[in-house]
Amino acid sequence: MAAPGENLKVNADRLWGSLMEMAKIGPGVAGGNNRQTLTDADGEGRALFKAWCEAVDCDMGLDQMGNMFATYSGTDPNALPVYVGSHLDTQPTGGKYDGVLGVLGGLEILRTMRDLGIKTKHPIVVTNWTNEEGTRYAPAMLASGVFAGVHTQGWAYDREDAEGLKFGEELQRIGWRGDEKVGARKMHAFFELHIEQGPILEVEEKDIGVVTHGQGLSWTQVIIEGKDSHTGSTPMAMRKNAGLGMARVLERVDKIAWSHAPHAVGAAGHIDVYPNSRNVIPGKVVFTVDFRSPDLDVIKDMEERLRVEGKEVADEMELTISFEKVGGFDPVKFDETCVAAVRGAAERLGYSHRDLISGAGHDACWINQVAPTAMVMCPCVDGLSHNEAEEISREWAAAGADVLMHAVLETAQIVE
Ligand code: HGY
Ligand code: MN
Ligand code: MN
Repeated sequence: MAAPGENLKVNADRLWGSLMEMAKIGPGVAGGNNRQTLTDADGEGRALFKAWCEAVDCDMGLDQMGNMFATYSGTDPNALPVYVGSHLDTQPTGGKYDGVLGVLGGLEILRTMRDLGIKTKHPIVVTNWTNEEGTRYAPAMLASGVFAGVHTQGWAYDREDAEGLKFGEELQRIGWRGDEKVGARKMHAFFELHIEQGPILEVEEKDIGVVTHGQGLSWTQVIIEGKDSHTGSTPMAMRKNAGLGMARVLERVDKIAWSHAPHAVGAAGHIDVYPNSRNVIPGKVVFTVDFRSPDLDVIKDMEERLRVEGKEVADEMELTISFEKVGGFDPVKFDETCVAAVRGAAERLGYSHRDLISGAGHDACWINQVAPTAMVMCPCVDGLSHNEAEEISREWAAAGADVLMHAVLETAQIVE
C-alpha cells in the first residue's frame, strides 16, 4: 500500500492546544505537572482524554489495570488494530510533555484522519497506560507490564504507596478500574511517540529520533540500619550512622557506573531517612539504586558489585544492609519493520533524523514483548526531563506527531 502523501501533516496548533489544556490538570508549583498515578488529578486527566476521544467517535475500552483504549474503526473490523499511545501520569515534579505527547499525538492522528476523511484497513487504538512513572507505585511501567504478562495483576494490586494505600484500591477509588481482562487485546503493532529526555537530538540538531533499542533498567532497594542516637552527645567512635553508610554506598554506585562508561548510568533518586530529625543520627535509611545500560551483562555486573561493595561498607561500619530487586527490564530491541516505518516516514517528510537508544524506560519496552513495536522521539530543551522546567518546541511536537502518523497510517494501511 502506498505510503501516505508527503503533504499529510497533523494540525500543530490543535496538538499544542491540547497539550496546554491537559497541562492545566494536576499543575506543579513551577510550571510543570504533578499528576501522579491514581490521584484525583489523574482521574481528571483521564476524563478529559476520554471526552476528546469520544468527540472523534472512538469506542472507549478500559481494562482491570485502568489502561484506556480509544478505538477508531477501520474498514476491516477483523484486522488486528494498530495501537499508538503512552502515559498521562507524571512525576511529582514532572514536565508537561513526558508521556502526554505520546497519548495526545495519537489522538491528533485520529483528529487529522477525521478532518481529511482518511480510512485505514486496520482499526487504530490510542492508549493511555496506567502508572508508567513508577513513582507512587513501583515499579515503573506497571500496567503495561501486567498487559505484557511480566507482572501478575494481583501483585500489582497489592503494591503500596508511601501512605500504605494499595494500587487496586486507589484505582477503584478514582473510578477507573475497568472490566476488560488485561492483555486480552491483540495488536498488529504498537507505536509510541516520546520526548527524548536526553540531550542528543537537540545537540545534533536532529528533528527525530528513530529508536532502535531501549537500554535495560535495574532498581535495587537498599536498607541500611545502624542506631538512632543524639547528634550532640554521642561520641564519633560510638556512632552507628546509617546515613553515612548510605553516602559511602552511593559513592561506590557512582564509581561502579563510571567504570562502565560511556553508556552505563547509576544513581539513587528515592531516599528515605529515619527518623529524619535534625538532631538524631539516622538509625535507618531506605533508598533505591537505579542502574541502566544497553548491555545486560553490564547491568548484572553493576547489580552484583552493589551487593558485594555495599556489604563491605556495612561490615566496616558495623551496620546491617539488605537488598531487594524492586524493578527492572532487560535491554530492548524494537521491531525492524516498525522501526523502518518510522525511519521511512521521517525521510519522506524531510525531517532530519538519527537512530537512537532510549535512555529512559517506556511502556513500549514491555509491549515490545507482545507485539511488533517501535518508538519515535523528538528533542527536548537541554535534554531536561523529570523536572518541571521540561520544555519542547511546538515544531518538535508537530514533527514527532507527523512521523508517528505516517508510520501508523502506513502500518494500518490507508484505504483509497
Ligand atoms: O524511569 C523511567 O525511565 C521512566 O521515565 N519511567
Ligand atoms: Mn515517560
Ligand atoms: Mn517519565
